[in-house]
Amino acid sequence: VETTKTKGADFDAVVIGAGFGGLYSVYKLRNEQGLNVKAFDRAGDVGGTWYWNRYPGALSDTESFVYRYSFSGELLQKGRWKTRYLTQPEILAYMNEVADTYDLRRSFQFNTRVTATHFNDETGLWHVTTDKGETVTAKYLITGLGLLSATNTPKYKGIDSFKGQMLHTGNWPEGVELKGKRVGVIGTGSTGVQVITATAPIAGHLTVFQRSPQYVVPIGNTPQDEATIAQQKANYDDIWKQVKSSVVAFGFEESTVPAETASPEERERVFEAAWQRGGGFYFMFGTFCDIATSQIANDAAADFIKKKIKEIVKDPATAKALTPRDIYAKRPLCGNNYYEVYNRPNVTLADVKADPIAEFTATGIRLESGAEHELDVVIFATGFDAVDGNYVKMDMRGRGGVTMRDKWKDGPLGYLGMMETDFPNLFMILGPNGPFTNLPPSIETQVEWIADTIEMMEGKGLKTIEPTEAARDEWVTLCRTIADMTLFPKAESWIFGANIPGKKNAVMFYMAGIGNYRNAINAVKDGGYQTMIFDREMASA
Ligand code: FAD
Ligand code: NA7
Repeated sequence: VETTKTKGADFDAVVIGAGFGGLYSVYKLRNEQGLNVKAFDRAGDVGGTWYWNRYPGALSDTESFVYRYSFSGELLQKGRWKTRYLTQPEILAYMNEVADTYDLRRSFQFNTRVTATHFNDETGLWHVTTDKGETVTAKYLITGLGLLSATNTPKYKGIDSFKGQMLHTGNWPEGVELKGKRVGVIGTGSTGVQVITATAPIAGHLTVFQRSPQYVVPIGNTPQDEATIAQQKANYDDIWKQVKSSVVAFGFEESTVPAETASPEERERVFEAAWQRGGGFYFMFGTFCDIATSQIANDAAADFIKKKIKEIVKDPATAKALTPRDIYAKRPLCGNNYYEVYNRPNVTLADVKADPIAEFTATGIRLESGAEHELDVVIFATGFDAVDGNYVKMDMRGRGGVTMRDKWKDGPLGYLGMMETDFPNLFMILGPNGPFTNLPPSIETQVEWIADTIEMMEGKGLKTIEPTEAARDEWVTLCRTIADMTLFPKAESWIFGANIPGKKNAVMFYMAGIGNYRNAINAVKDGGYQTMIFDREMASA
C-alpha cells in the first residue's frame, strides 16, 4: 500500500473517471511512480463510455486492433476479438481485464460523483468534494471525465406526461426489452445510426425522428479470421508507430491523393472500393486527402453517398428526406445497412425538420402538423454536451477562487488539450483543444505526458505548474487557425458545440492530427517547459 509523499495532503493525486483515461492514469502514477492515488467515478464500476452506453448496437467504429491500449505488449498479445469492430460488451470486458491485470480497482471509489474541486492558494493543494459529503486533498488533480459523457436530453413540452419508457443511449440500464414494442428514436448521429439498425429488426414498429439527415457509409463489420489477428499481433510495433504518427490514428494510412484533380472515373472507383470496404473515417480520410478541406472534393464524396441513398431507398419521398443538404463535415458516420432500414415495413421516418416535434403526450409524440406517433418507448439518441460538459457541471475553482464556468463562459479553453491557466496541477485528459482522432492512442499520449510532467515535478521538488496565458492563447489561436483550414466549422455539430441550445460556438479540438500533436506536446517537455509557470506565488496572482 502506497504512502502519501505530499506533506499535509491525503493523497498525492486524485483521478476522476474510470474510462481509458482514468484507468491508465492510476496505472502510471500509482503502479509505476508509487504515488498514493485516490480515484472516483460516479459509475458503479470501470469502463467509462462503455459502462454507460449499453444500448442495442453499441459498438466502436475504430477497428478492434487499434481500439485498445498500446502500452503493454503482454496485454496486446492477450487481446481477443472475432470481428473487425468491438461491441460494447467486448470493450467493457476488456476494460475489466485491464483493471484486474493491474489491480486498479482498489484505488477507485465507485458510485461517487465529484461535485467540487477547489484549489487552495495557501496550501497549494486540491480539495476534492464528493456527493457522499467527503472532501480529500491532493497535490495533483487528473480529470478523465470523458468528452462524450455528459448526456444531452432536449426539453419537450409535455415530456412528464408520457406514460411509456424514456431512455438515453448514454445512460442505458440493463434489462431493457424492445422486442415487439412501438419504439421511437430521436436522433440520427453516430449513436442513432447504431441503435436504429439494431432495433429495427426486433421492434414491433420503429419511428425515427430525424432532424438532420446524415451521410452514412457501410461499416463493413466482417468476421476476422485468426490469421489476420495473428498478423496484427505480430506487427504491433509497426502498427503503433504508424498510428501515432498519422492524422486520425485509425490504423490505416491516410490518402495523399487529392480528389480535386482526380477524374470522375477515378473518384467513382475509389469511393466504391471504400464503400465496399467500410468505415466512416476511412471513407473521409482514406480515399482522398482533401475531402475535409476542399469543397470540390467534399461535393464529390457527398454526391457519391447521395447517389447510394437514391439507389438503396425504395420510396422516393423517404429517400429525399434521408438525403443530406449540407456539406459532409461532421464526425464521419458508418452503419450496418443503415439506409436499407427504411425499406422495412415496420419502420417510419418522421422528418422533424419539416414537421417538428410539438409535444409529448401520454401515449406518444405529436408533431406540429398534428400527426401522432403512438409509442411504448422513446430512445433519446440526442448526444452529449461534448468536451466541457462534465467540467462545467462540477464546481471547479482555481487560484483566487476563479471558477471554470466563468473562465469558459465563451467556450472552453485548454493548453495542449490538458491544462488551463490559474488551475495549477490540474491535468485534463481529452480536455479542450486536444486531438480529434481515434481516442485511445491520444488518451495514452496525454496520460504519458502528464505522468512524465509529474515525475519531473517530483524529481525537482516543485510545488505547482500551470501554463502562461500567452502560451494558452497561442495554442487556442493555433487550433482555430487549423480548424479554419478545414470544412468542419461549416457544419453544425457537437464538434464546435452547435448541438447544445445556447452553447457558444467554439473550437474544441486540435485538428492537425495525432502525429503533429505528439510533436507539439513533446517539444514543450523536451524544451524544459518554457511555457509554464512553476511555483507561482499567491502574491503575483
Ligand atoms: P469516458 O470513457 O467517457 O469516462 C469518463 C468517466 O468519468 C465516466 O465513467 C463518468 O462516469 C466519469 N465522470 C465524469 N464526471 C464525473 C464526476 N464529476 N464525478 C465522478 N465521475 C465522473 N472513440 C473512438 O475513438 N472510437 C470510437 O469508435 C468511439 N465510439 C464511441 C461510441 C459512443 C457511443 C460514445 C459515447 C463514445 C465513443 N467514442 C469513441 C469516444 C469514447 O468516449 C472514447 O473513445 C473513450 O472511451 C473516452 O475515454 P475517457 O476515459 O476519456 O472517458
Ligand atoms: P450526435 O452526433 O450529437 O447526434 C445527436 C442527434 O440527435 C443528431 O441527429 C441531432 O440532430 C439529434 N438531436 C439533438 N437534439 C435534438 C432535438 N432537440 N430534436 C431533434 N433531434 C435532436 O450524438 P451521438 O450520440 O450520435 O454521437 C456523439 C459521438 O458519440 C459520436 O461522434 C461518437 O463518437 C460517439 P441534429 O444533427 O443536431 O439536427
